[in-house]
Amino acid sequence: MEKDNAKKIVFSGIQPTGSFTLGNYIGAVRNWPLLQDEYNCIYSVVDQHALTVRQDPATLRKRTYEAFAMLLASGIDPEKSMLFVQSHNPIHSQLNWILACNVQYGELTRMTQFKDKSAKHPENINGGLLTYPVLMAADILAYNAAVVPVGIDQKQHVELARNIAQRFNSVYGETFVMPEAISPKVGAKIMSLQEPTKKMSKSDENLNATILLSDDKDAIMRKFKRAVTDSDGEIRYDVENKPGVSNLMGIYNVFTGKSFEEIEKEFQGQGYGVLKEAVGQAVVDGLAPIQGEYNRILSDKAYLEGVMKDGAMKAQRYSQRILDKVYRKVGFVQLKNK
Ligand code: AQP
Repeated sequence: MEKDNAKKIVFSGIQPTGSFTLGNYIGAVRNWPLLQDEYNCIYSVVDQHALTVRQDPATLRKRTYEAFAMLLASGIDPEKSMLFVQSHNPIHSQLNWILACNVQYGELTRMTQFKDKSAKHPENINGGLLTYPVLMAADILAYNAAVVPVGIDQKQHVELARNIAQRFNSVYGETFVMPEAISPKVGAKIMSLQEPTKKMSKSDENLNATILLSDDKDAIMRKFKRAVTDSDGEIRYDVENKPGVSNLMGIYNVFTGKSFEEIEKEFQGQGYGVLKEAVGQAVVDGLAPIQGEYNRILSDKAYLEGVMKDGAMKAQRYSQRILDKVYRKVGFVQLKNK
């Protein structure tokens, strides 16, 4: 990324906790390449965040390559954007400590994701699960990012990053830019195909609930066919009363560009089976080019590692200046020519 000072900085990350879901794609990843010309974009595979839930080391390593390849296949251009793996830039962890000293325990225990994940993994409520949003604040503030494209579920964490930045600035003087979360108008929360009041999640144990970007045509069509809808038989966009049908319509809208009105007209008088088939086909067609590109990139490990190395170098260089400023502000002794 050639830094253009007039452009705002965008930062976003994704965990290598599994194959990306259609939710990750629509709510986040799909939008990232679209910002590359208007902003200075910085994107990361946030492997350190993944450790908040127990990971098998070999699987984590494999998934990190896969996640990186998927971001490239989705259209992130390493010539335009910085793309790197979080653990390859130690500055995130260094800034994390400073920010951790500027956040309150009560603020962290109030986070919805902490409550959800503690309930889901009662055997492993580790310190990282609680302090995850501080590391996420460090991810964002290490680059003074102004814009953070995320799905709705992550908005609360960006809000906390703002509060931490504001607090730091008021204690130590103007240092951080206030980050702002942005989410797509449609698809900021893609729901589970089996429980449409719950978000679609990588780690859902019900395999029919989640479309994975690595799913083949048959799997995608089968999962949509089994999607839970309702019993009134009418194809109408109404999130509150018809969450399953509305979720399908949202996905169809994203892949075809048709408005909800147009979709209602298209399927007027038809059964849910027809809608499910059409949504499945639209997703299959939409994902096919990405999947082809993904397989090609993933098979070229030398290329992947080259891009990772280059991205890590750029990310370190960029964030070092911000960390130096923070260290100066908090009163750490700075040695010349270190
Ligand atoms: N269902 C979703 N709809 C829209 N956006 C979503 N995102 C996640 N799920 C949906 C967005 O994807 C980005 C990356 O997410 P993440 O890797 O940080 O993990 P997550 O939010 O915890 O996603 P998962 O799939 O639910 O992972 P697990 O199961 O490992 O916890 C974020 O911008 C997120 O908003």
